[in-house]
Amino acid sequence: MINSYPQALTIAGSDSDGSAGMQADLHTFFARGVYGASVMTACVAGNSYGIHASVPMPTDFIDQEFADLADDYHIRAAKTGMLADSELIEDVVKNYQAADFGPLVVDPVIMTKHGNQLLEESAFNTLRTKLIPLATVLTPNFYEVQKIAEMTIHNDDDMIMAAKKMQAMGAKNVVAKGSHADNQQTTVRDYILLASGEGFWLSEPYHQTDRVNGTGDSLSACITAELAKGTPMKQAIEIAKQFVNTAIGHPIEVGHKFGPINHWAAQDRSYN
Ligand code: PXL
Repeated sequence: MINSYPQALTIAGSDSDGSAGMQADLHTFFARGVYGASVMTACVAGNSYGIHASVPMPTDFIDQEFADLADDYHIRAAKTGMLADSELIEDVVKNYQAADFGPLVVDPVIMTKHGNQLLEESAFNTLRTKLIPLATVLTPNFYEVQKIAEMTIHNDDDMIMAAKKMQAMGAKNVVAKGSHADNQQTTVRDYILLASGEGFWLSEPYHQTDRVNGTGDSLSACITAELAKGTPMKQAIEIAKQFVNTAIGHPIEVGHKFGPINHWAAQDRSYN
């Protein structure tokens, strides 16, 4: 039957080394058995040492990408990644609202693991007021939580307060990722706030490795893939946490520095 196979969409930047951005999302969709389509918002040149050039796509090109997918495919869940500036955020919001692409996972990509800024500071407010209200799930990392909620996180109570603040901005569910700042830590703890108001912590083993590029992209992509298949929200988040943790825990040797995670770890560990 036409379009019966689950299809997910990433609205993101292309990362030339394949470790993050759209490529990490598509790897994840594939690994989770979901067909992956993409709307490219920007094109990034980089490798495991860092990002060296970046070009935003013209908005009329992005409009055409959305229109072509809406005309033909049945996208059941979508996610956003790098959106670069206010103009791109507003264009993506306009297109997503006109389309019928299912739940939206917003990964508010601000900064890379190398410390390159991927969203202009002047766009933070557009993110808060235009995109976050559309988010079925918002997946900020520790740095992004503090930028979006405009507060410094010192303890668990701060994290819970920040998650509530982001839900008040319109995000239905929030996955607020914990700090990785301490090399001695044995676990990573994320705070999850569901649309029902239920809040809980999810803990995973901490792996000391440089093979961590694209972890946030892959987490949000895995949630998207699960939502496209109809997995309930809490389970989708738990599956995604475990998927990324397994991928970090079984590194592949690609690149010299901050290399990619192993999206295939859960299926086939023969390369480890
Ligand atoms: O992982 C964040 C990210 C998102 N999108 C693009 C990237 C990166 C990090 O390198 O290049 C396009």
